[in-house]
Amino acid sequence: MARPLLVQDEVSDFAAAVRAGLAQPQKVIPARFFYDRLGSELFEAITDLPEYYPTRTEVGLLAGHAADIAAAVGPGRAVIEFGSGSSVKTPLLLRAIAPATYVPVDISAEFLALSAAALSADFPGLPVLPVAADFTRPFQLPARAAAAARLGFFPGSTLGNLAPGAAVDLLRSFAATLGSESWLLIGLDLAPGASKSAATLEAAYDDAQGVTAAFNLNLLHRINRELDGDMPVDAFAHRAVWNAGLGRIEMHLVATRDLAFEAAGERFAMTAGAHIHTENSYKWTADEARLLARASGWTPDQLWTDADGLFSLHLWRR
Ligand code: AVJ
Repeated sequence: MARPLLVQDEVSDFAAAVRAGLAQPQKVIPARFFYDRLGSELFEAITDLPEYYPTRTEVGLLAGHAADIAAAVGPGRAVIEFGSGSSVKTPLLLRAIAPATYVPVDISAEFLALSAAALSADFPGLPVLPVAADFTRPFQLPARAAAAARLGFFPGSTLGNLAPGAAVDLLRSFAATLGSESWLLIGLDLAPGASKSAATLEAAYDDAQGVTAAFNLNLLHRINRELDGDMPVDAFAHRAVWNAGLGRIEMHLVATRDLAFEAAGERFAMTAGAHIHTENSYKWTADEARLLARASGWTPDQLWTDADGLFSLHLWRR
């Protein structure tokens, strides 16, 4: 059950965000609203697509460098995972480093309880100490975790939804939560480079089976279901483009004809070709990522990438 979002607000502000976002000249709906039940399932399906290389590449890096990670950070760590945990990546890391405790952190107590229970079943001797918190702000670790040396874990290129300034704020917040003498293991999708083309990147966000299109369009279905909308979903097309100047993949929903609709109690109109901006997924070169680290109080320690230069796994310390 992946739920890779950075939740700042609960679903109750969906209506407010939709009203405000659709009223702007460039319409926008924040990416965190993708993840209702169906959206979470569609994201899960995306991670298995042939075009969506990030998940399998990161899993390969974690598996292939488990011994290196273990050697670098040493045994007996408290592992603090920002997000409720992935059923594949988290066990890989925990098996590799033999931690003293595992602390999954998520704003949703429900997701947390589910994933903590599943993990405890697989690691009978490991104390699991879930914390329901908004990890975009510093929070207090359980005493038992604070007593051990800490390793933060933030896989999946989840940081990618944040613009550089907000990414630095989040990484600083992780630093404050984890304290001094801690580590951060973070997975970041790489910008196009010598061996990775923009086409590879765009295909990952516009797959042949149309799963990513369905994921994007589900936002409109969600507005219709939850906010009394009558958006003509069939009149919107999915679009994913690499914005080289801003270093990000953008997802849009493009109106294929002039249209009007109601959503969250208000009326809106769009002309053919106008679009709603639904996601930014920032990509960083290895050097840019190291600069992000230093700008937020971390010291780059190690970097692992795959042979095709698709994805990066960084180990930072402070
Ligand atoms: C969960 C933000 C890492 O940007 O690759 C996947 C979300 N959007 N396909 C990403 C996503 C479309 C994903 N993150």
